[in-house]
Amino acid sequence: IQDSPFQLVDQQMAQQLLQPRKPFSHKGDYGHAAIIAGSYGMMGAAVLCARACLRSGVGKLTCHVPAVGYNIMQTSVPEGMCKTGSPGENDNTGHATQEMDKYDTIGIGPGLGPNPANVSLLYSVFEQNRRPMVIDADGLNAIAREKALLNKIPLGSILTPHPKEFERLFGKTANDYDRIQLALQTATDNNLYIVLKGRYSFIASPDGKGYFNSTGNPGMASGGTGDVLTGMITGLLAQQYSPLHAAILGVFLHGRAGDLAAAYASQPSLIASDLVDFLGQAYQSL
Ligand code: NPW
Ligand code: AMP
Ligand code: MG
Repeated sequence: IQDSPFQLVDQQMAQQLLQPRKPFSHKGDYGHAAIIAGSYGMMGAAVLCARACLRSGVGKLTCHVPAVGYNIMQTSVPEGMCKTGSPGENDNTGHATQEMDKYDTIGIGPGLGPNPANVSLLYSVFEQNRRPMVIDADGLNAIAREKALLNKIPLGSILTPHPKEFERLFGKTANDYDRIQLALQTATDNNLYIVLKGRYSFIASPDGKGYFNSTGNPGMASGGTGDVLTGMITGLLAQQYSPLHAAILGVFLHGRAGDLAAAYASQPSLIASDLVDFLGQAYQSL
């Protein structure tokens, strides 16, 4: 077992990764993150992602959403700043892409929708900001549509596909074992981290090592829980956790928040917002 390339992410590992807040620190010490998310009918994904990012401990957050989501974000996420695309025909889907380089990290994808313009949005973001970022949901689907984007992703970035998103990106696999092997190979070839989401989420690292998460429950199989994970990992990256540590601590705390929420109420009643609400207790449990 000692020579195995796989490790279990447990309480002890998560505890060791957690960085305490410094007494004389200020918001500038905890990073400025951007969340690029949302479209008409999917502003909930942007709200969940942004709220999770804030609860993870980020110093500052700017939400890039379409004009249609401006009032929604400013009302639902008062702690976050908000930027929109210029008013016009893209009000439902257009995102501001100026000054992307000023952010310590970016989380992109939740709720963008199946808009073909997501491809040029990703090209623009990858060109302007070369720091490791988190790519999820329709951000991943845009890369699946335009495979040339794969080589443009900033090195060390974290991809968080569910099984269908993984299949769209890298093709069908015969079973879970093959999918894990393909994730490891892809992580190594492209210098990326891949979080294969599921019952025991698996983190593939570019050095060929893999990590199985131990927390979480089937109450989390409901809409929006993945959007919460994206916000959490983005927030941890902004706080200068390494990509590997941000991915590991993110999936562990996300699952722990789900376990605490299910214990407080029940698995069937669990909704994605509960994960945000229980994130404080998840941190406390470490
Ligand atoms: P089936 O048919 O259900 O069995 P999509 P999405 C399959 C946003 N959201 N294992 C699934 O299979 C997201 O952020 C917004 C195996 C189906 O075929 C995205 O931007 C919300 N298969 C966008 O919606 C809340 C699995 O994949 C397909 C699987 C689309 O994201 C909801 C569905 O995947 C949502 O988060 C698994 N574990 N999981 C909001 N409130 O604004 C999924 N599949 O087509 O990528 O759709 O994941 O809902
Ligand atoms: P998404 O499909 O993008 O909304 O992501 C779903 C999230 O919920 C991922 O973080 C999964 O790991 C988690 N999740 C879904 N189903 C389960 C399950 N049965 N057990 C544990 N975690 C789950
Ligand atoms: Mg998702």
